[in-house]
Amino acid sequence: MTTAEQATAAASGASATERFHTDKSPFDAVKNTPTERVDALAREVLSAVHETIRKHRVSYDEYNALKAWMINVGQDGEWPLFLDVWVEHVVEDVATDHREGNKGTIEGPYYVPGAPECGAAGTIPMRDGETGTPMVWHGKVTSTDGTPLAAKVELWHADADGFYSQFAPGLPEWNLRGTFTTGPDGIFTITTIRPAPYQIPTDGSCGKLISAAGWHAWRPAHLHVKVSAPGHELLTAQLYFPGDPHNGDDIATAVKPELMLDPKPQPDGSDAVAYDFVLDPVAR
Ligand code: MBD
Ligand code: FE
Repeated sequence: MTTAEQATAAASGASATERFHTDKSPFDAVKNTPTERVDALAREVLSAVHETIRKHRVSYDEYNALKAWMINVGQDGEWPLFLDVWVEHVVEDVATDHREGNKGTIEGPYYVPGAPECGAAGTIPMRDGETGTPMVWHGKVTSTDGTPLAAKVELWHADADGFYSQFAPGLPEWNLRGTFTTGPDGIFTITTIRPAPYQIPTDGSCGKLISAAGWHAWRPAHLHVKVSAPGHELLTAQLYFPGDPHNGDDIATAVKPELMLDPKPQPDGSDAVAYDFVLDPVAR
């Protein structure tokens, strides 16, 4: 059986849910949130729901359909997918709007920490004969004042079939996931393959919403990165390719013009890409 035949929304959803539980203690991070803030946030979100119900005269059948759908999202493990596709982009905007350097974009559900170390110049782990146009990316990490930074660039992306390792069956554990560590000059050279446009799982509850609403499930082809350096804010970003049919209508609303790459075809059939990162110092 191929990966495509075995991959299901429930399987990738369950993996994403498990990963979130493993790596994050979301409740610890907000355990000192003042009562007034919880009250204000919960009340305003519920008011927005109530207003929508009144405005559209939502019926009991529709209310019960929502209830059933939300239960299914949980059973499929698709809350990480739902939230990251339809909510995270606004959280990200708010979190990074003060930055002078790169603002970045959403993380999405498929990051895994601890990908294999590939040095300052290296090739991301991939299978022999991995499908896709080879791509060599030259870049540099600096601080907002131009100082080069000894930095870590963690890169993860889908393969040519749109599958992420550890979230679809049949892929090597760290396929297309790597950690690149620069010297004090901040310079890195990454060899990988160009990913394909990506369709979020359509056979689960998020897919049901998408088809019931007449939307599409596509994200443009993208590379995910986390760039970090001591004393600097962590940058989480995605990079995109010009001409992708979904750059203008990403289901996850995560494309920004400054995140567009400019691949240059080389005589050997590969693409050369240049893209640098600027990190903001942590405010003191
Ligand atoms: C992805 O690969 C992704 O990047 C996002 C944001 C949501 C679902 C799948
Ligand atoms: Fe992605």
